[in-house]
Amino acid sequence: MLLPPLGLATLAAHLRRLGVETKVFDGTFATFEGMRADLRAYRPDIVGLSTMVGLTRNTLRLAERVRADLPDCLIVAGGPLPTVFPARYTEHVDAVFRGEADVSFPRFCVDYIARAASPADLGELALDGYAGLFVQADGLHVDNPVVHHGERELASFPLPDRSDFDHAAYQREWQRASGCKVTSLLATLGCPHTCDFCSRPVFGDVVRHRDLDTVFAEIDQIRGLGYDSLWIADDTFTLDATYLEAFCRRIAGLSMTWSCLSRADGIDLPTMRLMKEAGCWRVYLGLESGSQATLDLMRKRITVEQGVRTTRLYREAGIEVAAFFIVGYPGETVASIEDTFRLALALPLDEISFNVPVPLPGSTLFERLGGPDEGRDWEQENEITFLYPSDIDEAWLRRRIEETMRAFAAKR
Ligand code: B12
Repeated sequence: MLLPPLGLATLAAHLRRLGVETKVFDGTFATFEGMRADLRAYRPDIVGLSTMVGLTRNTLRLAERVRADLPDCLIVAGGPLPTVFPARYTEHVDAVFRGEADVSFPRFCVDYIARAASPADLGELALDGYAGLFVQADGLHVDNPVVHHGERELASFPLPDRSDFDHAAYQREWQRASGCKVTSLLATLGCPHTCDFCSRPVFGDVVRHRDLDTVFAEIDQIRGLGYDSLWIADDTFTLDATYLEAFCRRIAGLSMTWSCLSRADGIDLPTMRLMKEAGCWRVYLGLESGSQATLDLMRKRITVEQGVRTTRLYREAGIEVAAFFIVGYPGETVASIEDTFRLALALPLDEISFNVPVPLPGSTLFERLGGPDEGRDWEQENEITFLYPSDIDEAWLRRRIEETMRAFAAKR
């Protein structure tokens, strides 16, 4: 899924609103050396690196190059992984912003630039005034609490500024892969569920709805950039039926298709029909397992039957269903994994995917199992490789996944 990084677009909008000259360097289509040359030419006072699981190695490599090329530049990291492991980054960068940095990071930049400071002067700023700031340097130890911005505050925020992205390149890729031009949008923040494997580092469990006027102003902006389809990136977009229905009524008639994540509970057929009429063509359901015992281990708080029923209802409403499954959960058996393969083949699904559990920093699974070793560092994206000792034979699991995927393809 190629999507312009929304976190950077969000911060760019806030920075520009405060008058800070800002440029977003999107790594999606860049080469390492190209990015390095661009940064050298631009000569920024502050470089902010946005990073998450899977990007650590590249982030640290880039930080190292920036340090070498621009020794007076302050290097800051933020995003999901630095939020959970700030100290890992402060070995390589000057400061980390944890959590929602919309207000605190831009204010920090204004103050830093106003003092014409250099990284060595960091201690001269009133560092305890910036939410989520984490600094660990000679004599400096700052670890400020994170914030979750309230709904009224969110409504006053500028729209993400997508002007620095290469939209033609994104749209070309999407057009080729799916026939439409898709980009992401975030309408609600946070998730109230407590699934064992999930990490909600930035938005946490405080659910907030963005004001729909703002969301639709953003949709206008997105349409103006030539996109015709949205991937709604919310953790639980279908959680609140009233908000969802209001969204559907407003997007209907805009000739915009969309897809989103949903859950196996809390949604009924009339709402699904409304979603369909409003352009929703596909939902992604974390069905996770065909075994109730495994769902309980995952603290998923759904039943297998709810998953079956919701899949059927979405299909009845004319919406495609893609399902995610996790196989080889700590504590599960070969028999329960087979239940999952059986369920995936029995349901009227349009797409399936199987993953082994990855102990994501910030999840209770991670706390229980401990982190994968540093050398591997979650680089095994989308591979069937256990990052911790498991009784399940990887070669067997890989074979069974391949067989199930083949059987699924043959059935369609
Ligand atoms: C969209 C998305 C993707 C897109 C990313 C596209 C892109 N270019 O952005 C795609 C589909 C590619 C993707 C892939 C993956 N993702 Co993802 N993704 C998301 C999702 C749904 C939304 C992200 C988003 O747009 N947020 C909106 C913006 C506004 O928020 P933000 O980026 O966090 O930015 C804010 C702060 O973090 C901070 N900030 C961010 N950057 C910076 C930089 C600086 C300098 C500062 C100061 C602050 C700062 O300020 C911003 C404003 O408040 C999140 C879930 C979520 N709710 O966040 C998961 C999430 C980030 N992904 C996650 C994971 C695990 C993955 C994968 C590993 C999944 C997989 N197995 O394949 C891969 C990894 C890909 C890779 N890194 O190579 C996890 C990360 C967990 C963690 N602890 O890091 C999350 C939290 C979902 C989850 N619970 O599992 N993902």
